[in-house]
Amino acid sequence: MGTRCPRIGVVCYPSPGGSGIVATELGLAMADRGCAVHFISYAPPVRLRRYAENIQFHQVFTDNYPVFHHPPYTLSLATKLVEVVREHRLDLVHVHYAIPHATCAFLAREMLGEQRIRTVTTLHGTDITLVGVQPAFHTTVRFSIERSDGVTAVSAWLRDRSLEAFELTKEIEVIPNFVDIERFRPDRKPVGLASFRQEGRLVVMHASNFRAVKNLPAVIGTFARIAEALPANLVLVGEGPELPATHAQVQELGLEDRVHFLGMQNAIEDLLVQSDLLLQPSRHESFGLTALEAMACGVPVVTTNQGGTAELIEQDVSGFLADPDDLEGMAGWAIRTLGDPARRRAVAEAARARVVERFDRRRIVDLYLEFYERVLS
Ligand code: GMT
Repeated sequence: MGTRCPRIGVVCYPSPGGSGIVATELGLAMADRGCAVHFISYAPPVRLRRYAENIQFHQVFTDNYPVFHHPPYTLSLATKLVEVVREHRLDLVHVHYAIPHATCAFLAREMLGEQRIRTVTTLHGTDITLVGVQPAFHTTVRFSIERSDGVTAVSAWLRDRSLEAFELTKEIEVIPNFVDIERFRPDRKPVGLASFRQEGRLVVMHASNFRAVKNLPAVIGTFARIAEALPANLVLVGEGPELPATHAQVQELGLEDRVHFLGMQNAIEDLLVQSDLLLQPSRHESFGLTALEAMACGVPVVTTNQGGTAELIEQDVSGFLADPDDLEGMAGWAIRTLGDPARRRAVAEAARARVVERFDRRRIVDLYLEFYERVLS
């Protein structure tokens, strides 16, 4: 197989976070183009929902021993990478999320010696902004990024933050996230959620991993303001450390009959398409994949103005960007948009058009293939 379609190892987190989703969707798209794709992680990625002959999954097992405080996953992953590269003669290993994956790829490439593979690291966000910059990781993360054969970032904002935070000399290519516009589409048939629409109620949605960066207090606080003005339910998708505090806030505000917790859900496209508004007031987002998926479904999005979201949404045209503490501003925009069908339609159409024009999977997969080609040549 020529460089147009290399044999690729994809390393990612299997959990429902954005980096694992992008890695999986990209791997699946590469497989559709005829590339042999080998996913390598500690569990099958959540979005790996279909079988194809040229896709394989290799599980990393980590042995523990009483002297270890934590199982040494980094070493087990590097070892697995060497095995898979040797057995399947991979050309390239693409790791998503720098920690510890970029370091594992570096180790594997060193161990493989003569059988030279190329490594690509995609920076997703918190691997730089929240975790990578911590003193306990900074030096190793910097080294591992510098030693990758190719580095990409999901937004220009993240590229700039990474160059600055790590004083990198490495060039970073910006390749934005993408969505399958056939699967995430406004006319997708609705399934479930009908009960939340009873008595003409609107459905406001939030979907995340319920970490502090997702700013759950602002989700509930903004929804409370919306619910004072309009009949609406809030549907919360996902789970994470902030879940108990979110339950407590909902109770304190007496919103139990308006707020519905769905837990982790895989078929996010079925849920997003049935919502009237997505609320993602994160402290920052390097990109905002859920916002992109909602926009593809023609759902108006209210999200943070901190990070790379302005590369996705044109203010007040295809969505709304706000300071994450500006609950009044977010609620005001949501009420104006939800309360005016013509305005809501205009935002929905602008959002869908923006995604089709810039973030269509086919276009972005081409960019990755061209990037692989450059790295391999
Ligand atoms: O947002 C998270 O906590 C998950 C995290 C991840 O790595 O899974 O998401 C990051 O990567 C996504 C995919 O590229 C981006 O869309 C998210 O904006 C980014 N999260 C943050 O920057 C907080």
